[in-house]
Amino acid sequence: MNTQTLQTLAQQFRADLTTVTSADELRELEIRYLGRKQGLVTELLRKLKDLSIEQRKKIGPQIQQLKVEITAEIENTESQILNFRSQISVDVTLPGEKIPVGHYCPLTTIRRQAEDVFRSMGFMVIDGPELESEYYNFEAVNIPAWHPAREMWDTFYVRDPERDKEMKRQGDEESNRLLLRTHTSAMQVRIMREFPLPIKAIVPGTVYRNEATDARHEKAFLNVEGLLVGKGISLQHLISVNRVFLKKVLGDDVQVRFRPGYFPFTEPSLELDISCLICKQTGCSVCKKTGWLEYMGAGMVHPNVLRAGGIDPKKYTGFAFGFGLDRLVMLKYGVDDVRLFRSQDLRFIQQF
Ligand code: FA5
Repeated sequence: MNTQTLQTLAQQFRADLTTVTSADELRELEIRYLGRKQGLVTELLRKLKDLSIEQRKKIGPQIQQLKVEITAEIENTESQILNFRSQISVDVTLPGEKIPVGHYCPLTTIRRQAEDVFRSMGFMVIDGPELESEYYNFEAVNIPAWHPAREMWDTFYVRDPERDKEMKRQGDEESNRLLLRTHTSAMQVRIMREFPLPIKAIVPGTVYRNEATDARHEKAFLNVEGLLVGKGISLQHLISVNRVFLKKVLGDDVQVRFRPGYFPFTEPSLELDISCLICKQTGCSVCKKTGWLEYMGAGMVHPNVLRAGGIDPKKYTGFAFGFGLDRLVMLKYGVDDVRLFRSQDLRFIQQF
């Protein structure tokens, strides 16, 4: 032990002191240097007895001096900390800072509500690909390449050169082209092939149409497909399920009407209209002044579709329906233009 040892210890203390950020850390530092049992300065004082008298006389006062300095610096830092604390007193009763949070788009809110209502009636909720093959979107649901209905459901085709080459090699150039699905009916045959009977499923998801837009028509919108296949299923089941659903979502005031329709994948087919809740049936641009809004296509699953799904149409029957979720949300909230939903306009979305 010599003067150099003391200088090194003093330097080390000052370096340690600069890292102190709280009263607790300062207390730890004090114990490390001045603690009665193992403090670094205390140790030096304890070792004095092993030195000769001359050395003791020389180094003893230096250690005492170091102890005084360290004590003073610790006290000084402590008062600085206390002073700082008194300056930054916090009023915990003040209201917190408001952090803006987002919320669901009404399409998502009602889609989830629709899923819950159908789940409560025993339907499973299934997802499907938006990029679909021509086969599942059209052929599997009884719309072969020559069928005029293809024009009604025109969409956007996707070119994939590698896939096209492979199809050409297999002599299949048409039926497996990729497209953006025009309806969630594209999932009907996939579901029939995958799940055992009886089948009770809904498929919510985005569909695409290559058509002009207006207050009721968008290029992309949400469709909800419903499919129930089993023994003895009739149109009566289709009507009851949808009445229950619409009352739950739109309330008791809603009026519905069924009228005959045509879809290649159902026979017989019908369409369901809802009374226009936007103008209360007095006539507006959404209902084209008719008081009714076309909301859903439906019918009994065509035997050809059941066969494509591997189901014997002599033993089983089923109903299917597909409704536009955007139209449902329009009616629920009185939105008078379907294009607003995907307009990215915050002034619109913040109203919900
Ligand atoms: C179909 O898409 C059939 N797949 C429905 C179906 C399923 C019939 C199962 C029979 C059995 P449609 O093209 O009519 O049908 O569309 C269904 C619903 O989607 C319409 O009733 C309407 O509510 C909504 N819809 C149709 N086109 C648009 C569009 N461009 N923009 C917004 N909603 C639309």
